[in-house]
Amino acid sequence: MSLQRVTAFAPSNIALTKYWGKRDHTLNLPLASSISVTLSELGSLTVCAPEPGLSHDVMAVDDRPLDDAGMIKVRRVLGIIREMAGSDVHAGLNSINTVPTARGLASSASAFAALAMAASHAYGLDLDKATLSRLARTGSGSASRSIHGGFVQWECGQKADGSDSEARQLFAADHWPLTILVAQVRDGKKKVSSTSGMRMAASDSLTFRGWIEQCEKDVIACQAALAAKDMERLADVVEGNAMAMHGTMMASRPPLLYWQPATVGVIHTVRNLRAEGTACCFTIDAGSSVVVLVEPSDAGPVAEALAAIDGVETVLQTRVGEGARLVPERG
Ligand code: 2P0
Repeated sequence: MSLQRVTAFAPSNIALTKYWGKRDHTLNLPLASSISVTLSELGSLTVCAPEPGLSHDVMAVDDRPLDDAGMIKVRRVLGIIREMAGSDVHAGLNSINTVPTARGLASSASAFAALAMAASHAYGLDLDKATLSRLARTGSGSASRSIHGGFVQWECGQKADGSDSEARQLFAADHWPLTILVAQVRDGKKKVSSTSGMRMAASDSLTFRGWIEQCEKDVIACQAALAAKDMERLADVVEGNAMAMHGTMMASRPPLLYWQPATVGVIHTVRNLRAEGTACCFTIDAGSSVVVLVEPSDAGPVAEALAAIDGVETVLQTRVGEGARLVPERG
């Protein structure tokens, strides 16, 4: 077994049909399949260095020690890797996010996809993408999708051990080279994590059962809209799915409301632009920021319209990107 220092980059992803509800909270097994688009340069750069002298795993994220809840997830992923590699050596890890943490953008998705890729190679494993996707999923559900580039589907699977719950690529990044705008809405760090929000929705939301049934229909409709590169149809399913997810959040007890006034401002702006003929649509994750998909030729005016909304702090611009990959070590 060869141990070596390895660096990997994994991109963030934005769900077009959402993962919101688990059938297993330890293995991160979802109740419904979901579809995402992989972002280009927003993500996590992670170094993993197994060190025989270490008594336990240590990890820093953005130059700060990772908190206990995060370390439990990291050790879960590393534990699986060590078992596969037949090693009992601990590791030092360092991760830098190029995506703002805990602002409604999925930093945990890129973080655990980068961790799975860097650590598996650091322990001498060369895993296929399906296995990497399942491994990343055990850290954070949405990380299963960041292994792949382009447009990606995470199959919920049926098995109790999660061996059939993994992501696969539907279409490569160049199938539909959309521009992706992230309208960041001012509200500081979000207060309820996705992990605990999902628990609340499943146990206490009045609309949860209908939501899960709708997700399976939306996955099929989303596949068709992507295949046809049809923005009107994509808007129907993507906006409908995001609104329905936030509906289950709002119908949780206690109610969960991630939106700020500017969130609603962006929703209306995107709908008005589309009514006037601009091909674009929005989605919202577990936060107040809004992601807008738009044809590149219209991206400039749409970004300007979003930036003009009171309460929108910045508008990031990116595009559909490739999946997780190794980064050559310098020197
Ligand atoms: C998604 N989200 O599909 C949905 C939409 C948030 C809203 O996946 O508990 O951080 O680590 O499996 O992956 C965020 O949830 O949750 C998420 P865990 P995760 O992108």
